[in-house]
Amino acid sequence: MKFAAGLIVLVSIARAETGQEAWLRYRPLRGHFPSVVVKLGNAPEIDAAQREIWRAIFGFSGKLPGEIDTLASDSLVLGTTGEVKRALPGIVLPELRADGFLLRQIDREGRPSVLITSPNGRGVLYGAFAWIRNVMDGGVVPPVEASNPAAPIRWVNQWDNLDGAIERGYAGRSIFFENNNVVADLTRAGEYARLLASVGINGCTVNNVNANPRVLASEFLPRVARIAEAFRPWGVRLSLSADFASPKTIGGLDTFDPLDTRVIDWWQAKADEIYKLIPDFAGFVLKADSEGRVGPSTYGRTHAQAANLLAHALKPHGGILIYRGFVYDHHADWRNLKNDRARAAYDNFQPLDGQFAENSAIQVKPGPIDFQAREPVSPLIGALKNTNQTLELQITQEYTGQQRHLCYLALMWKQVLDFDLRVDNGRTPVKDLAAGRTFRRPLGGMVGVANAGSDANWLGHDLAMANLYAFGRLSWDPDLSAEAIAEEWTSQTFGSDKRIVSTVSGLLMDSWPTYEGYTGPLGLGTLTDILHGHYGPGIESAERNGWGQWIRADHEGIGMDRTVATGTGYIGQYPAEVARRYESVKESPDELVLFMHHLPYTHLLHSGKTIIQHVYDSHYAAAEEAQRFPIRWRALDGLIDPERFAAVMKRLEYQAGHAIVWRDAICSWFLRESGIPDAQGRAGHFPGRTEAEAMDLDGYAIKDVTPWEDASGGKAVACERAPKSCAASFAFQGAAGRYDIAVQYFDVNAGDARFKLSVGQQVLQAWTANDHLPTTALNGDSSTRQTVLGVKLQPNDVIRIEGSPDGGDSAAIDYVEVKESHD
Ligand code: GCV
Repeated sequence: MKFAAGLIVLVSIARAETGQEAWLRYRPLRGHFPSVVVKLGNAPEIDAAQREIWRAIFGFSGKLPGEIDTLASDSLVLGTTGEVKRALPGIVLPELRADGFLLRQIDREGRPSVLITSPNGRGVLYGAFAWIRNVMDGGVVPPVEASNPAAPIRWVNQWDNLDGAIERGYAGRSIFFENNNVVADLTRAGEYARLLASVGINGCTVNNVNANPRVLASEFLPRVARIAEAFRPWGVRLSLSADFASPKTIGGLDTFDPLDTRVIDWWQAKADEIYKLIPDFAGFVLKADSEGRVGPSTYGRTHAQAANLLAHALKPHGGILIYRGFVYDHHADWRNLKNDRARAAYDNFQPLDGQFAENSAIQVKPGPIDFQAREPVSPLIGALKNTNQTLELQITQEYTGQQRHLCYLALMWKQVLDFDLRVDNGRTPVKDLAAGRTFRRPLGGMVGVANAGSDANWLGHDLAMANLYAFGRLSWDPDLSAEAIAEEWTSQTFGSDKRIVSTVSGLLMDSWPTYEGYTGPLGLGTLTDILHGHYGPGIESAERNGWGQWIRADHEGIGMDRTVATGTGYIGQYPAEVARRYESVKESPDELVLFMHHLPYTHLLHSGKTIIQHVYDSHYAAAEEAQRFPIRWRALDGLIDPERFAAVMKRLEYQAGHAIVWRDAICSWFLRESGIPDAQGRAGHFPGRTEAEAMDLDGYAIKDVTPWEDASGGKAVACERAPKSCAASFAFQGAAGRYDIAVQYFDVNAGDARFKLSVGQQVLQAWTANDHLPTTALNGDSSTRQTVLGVKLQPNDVIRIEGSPDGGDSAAIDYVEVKESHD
């Protein structure tokens, strides 16, 4: 019997709690674990499965199981169904699809053993991870479980550029590329593939859909092949985003017309070349005729002709082509009330249904606009009856807080997956349509834009990893509930103590409604600044430009009229039953009513509130809820490791402050636009707040902030006399008592300004504004809050902030708020 040498080192290195282990955190558990691992056969994924089981059992028990290749008692048996049938003649196994697996308890010499089998090596690996998951969830002896994936395509896309930056990545640099090359050390790429495999993901597109053509150059492909090698043991197939003009840009042709035989030959030769280097290459992803990318329209050809060009080249090798359905005109005329970006995906692709090759699929975003905090389901999903599709979900939180805000997206995804589009008046939930089940398509599935990066914990926020995990689990089984996933993720990531599970999963479950609550209401989209960082509030950035995210607001009302009767006709793209519901204001659900209709601020919602009062109430309630997130997290002090406790606490405290920025921006803007006051008197009134521009200023100059709603009173003060510091001060006018003092300042990404808050001669807090928020301007992206709790104040105490500018950071201040302390 051999032993799994080397694992002790491996496991002990992994002990530092950086979040790197994610949910594969194998810590001591009570119970009996198999004493040997029996490996039947030699597929690389089965080898990986065996190593994983060793690693897990060593972590759980401190003991290394032995390794043998014949069946024995008290063992864990890994092998394909073919090998298992040879070793156990007469055994009856259920029908399993590719990648599906069976976990079964078998009796060997009177002692139970565990059998993990699948038709293919990758499925055995998935079975091994499922067994580990079962163990970590409590039961050492697995219940009999046969599990098949919902669909064959379960991929992630990474939007990594060859220079190492990641488009819409919020967790450091690329783990694949740097300096226009593939990184020398691909250990982390392998670790990423392991994480992906553990939740059933079988493909990864490693470069940005806004593709650099160089990725397909002959000199570059051998480098990319190294990434495929790192992925291979984990059954993750590499795919590449292609640039449609490649035959011209890197191929030396004078055309990229999809019908030109030289172009056809070029793609065929390119595919052949790739498969020589990467025999298990998964295929291409293509973004064409979208957001400035070239496409078939250059030659008057269709999307189907473009897709089929690449699909045919891949076909002899078993590869697939995924064509992005995210095609729209970003120079649309906003003056034309009939124009509507939401119509674009359907208008572009529905007429081509049936013309796409069988080894291709259209990758459709869940909503018709672009990953907003809430959108209706894209009508294109119900319109592809003779074309394969995959549902594109965004794990990276581009419009949902960029991993600085906690926003567990599984809840939103579940609403999409379970939504019944009523195609042909029958039950047709999105999960069945996307998987290809409804119309018996050969391909289908889900693709998640993950954008994991070089940050130790992969996504920047330890809790954001619940989204990556949930994506994988849902792509395997879309019937799982968001809550069950949150609980299993928590118990694996932080521990199965009931207090931990209920606190963390409770926070996760409350986070998306809270985020939506303080950002864009009633289906208006996130209302973030769409022209810049897609992060903080920027309401009117959506209006009067070609991007088409219009909300059509004026003093009377707000919302896009998308009805067939009087609007853009978008609603007519839905199957009849759904269209009927959305066409009627009365039947439209509150949460989407302003996506479908233009309505006065005084319109009464189903909730019984007017639109305007709903906006005020939901924003105050959600910002209040966000204040409670760090307090709820505090319950885990001492129950989880101090490193992740502190890292998450920091993000939740930041989020609590930024939720107030959002609340105030949205409420102030709606108040000004509608002229209708908040029935509860909150909007526009800020008790305890002193505007910086109203303080005694020493060196600070008053500045207008753009957009105005991103700063209290529309103004801030900035210190522009570096290297000298500036100061802003005021005399406290309240009664003696204990107060919390919040300083709202701007942390721009252009230097590390320093601040000092004092009362009289006493310095309460000093801090450096050194976060990396996505702007160099004073606005809602950079507005940040620093709070000091429980400060004793007397009437006329002087509260003073000293700001020391640095580089382009002018130590700008918005206001100070003093509130009675409940700490
Ligand atoms: C990769 C949005 C994002 C872009 C992204 C695009 C897409 O517009 O802001 O960064 O480009 O979607 O999905 O292609």
